[in-house]
Amino acid sequence: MKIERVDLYHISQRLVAPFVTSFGPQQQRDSLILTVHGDGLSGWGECVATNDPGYSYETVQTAWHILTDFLIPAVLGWTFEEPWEVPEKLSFVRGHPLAKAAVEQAVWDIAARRDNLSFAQKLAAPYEEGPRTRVRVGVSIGIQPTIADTLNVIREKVAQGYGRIKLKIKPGHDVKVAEAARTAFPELPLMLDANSAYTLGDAPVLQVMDPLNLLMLEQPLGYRDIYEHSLLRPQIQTPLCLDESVHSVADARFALAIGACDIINIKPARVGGWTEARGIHDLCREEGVPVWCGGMLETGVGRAGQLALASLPGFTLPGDISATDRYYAVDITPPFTLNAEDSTIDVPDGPGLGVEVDRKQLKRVTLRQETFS
Ligand code: OSB
Ligand code: MG
Repeated sequence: MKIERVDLYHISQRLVAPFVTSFGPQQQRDSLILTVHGDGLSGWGECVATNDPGYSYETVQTAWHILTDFLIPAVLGWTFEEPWEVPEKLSFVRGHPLAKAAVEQAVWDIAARRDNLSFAQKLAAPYEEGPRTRVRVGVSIGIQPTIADTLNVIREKVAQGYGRIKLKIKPGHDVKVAEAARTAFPELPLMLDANSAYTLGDAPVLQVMDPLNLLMLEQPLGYRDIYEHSLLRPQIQTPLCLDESVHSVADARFALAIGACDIINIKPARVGGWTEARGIHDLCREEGVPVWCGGMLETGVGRAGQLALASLPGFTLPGDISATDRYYAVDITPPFTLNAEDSTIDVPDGPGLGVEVDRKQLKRVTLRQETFS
């Protein structure tokens, strides 16, 4: 297939509630949406970079720059057979995985549509077992003003049917919140995400949470501290999960080789796309390490891509793939809804991403748009 045209949209949507992590609050969610066109078909991708370089060094502005000045010109007029050719095609740009993943997602979508396969079917082609038709999900709860507020939000999410709760923590907002949640919900599958807010010296604080029977503690230490995670791991009983530190199959291999984690959160954007994400999944599966699909407050476009990834056989833990209404009152795609009876979301089974973008709504939330042909 040949990529004949690319459209890029900078959109801005208001979250139904502010999302607060250890690196700060977020209420207005800007993202980039990208469409590739060729052979009479279109494919959609989402760039999940945010306005601030808190989670990643990339922002909406750096992604716009890297996409419009380098990545889009590189794929315009390009003829490819399969989406797994994208990483090599874009390898002349160092880093910037969130920008690259948007291109790769759109190419997976258009190629799956060409093959009359769902994204999940195309991704799952190498495995004996087909893709799951529904995936288990949980919900990630940002830092709330008080412990009482946290318990109220948990109560609300549990009532909606979420079977796994993740709480964001930061120094000074950790042990008491986790203990209160565990006391109020003794059986609840509960986990914590620190987004790199601690250092190895904080191990005593993290040890206090050993008896809380937590599913896992996600990324307590620095973005670049895989080695230090390997030093922390034997000091705590809570299973350790890496998010921010793993950017590639090579990082994952290193982390597993030195015993830095028990679990990996795979976000396709963080690792530059679905090909690399699938590679990490394959490695972890060989090593018997469970993985789950993380989230970045995606629109329905990104959400469809997460569901496809999480349908692969090694994704044995619930992902951060919540129902649309938890983020946006009105989204740019029809809503994804939670199956409350088993805390799952259905994997789209139509061709490609299996969701249609509502162009009127897309237009309403677009701040700027550019077309490349
Ligand atoms: O660390 O997983 C994270 C959101 C933005 C940036 C980083 C993270 C998150 C989440 C939200 O935890 C997950 C979601 O619901 O999309
Ligand atoms: Mg995380």
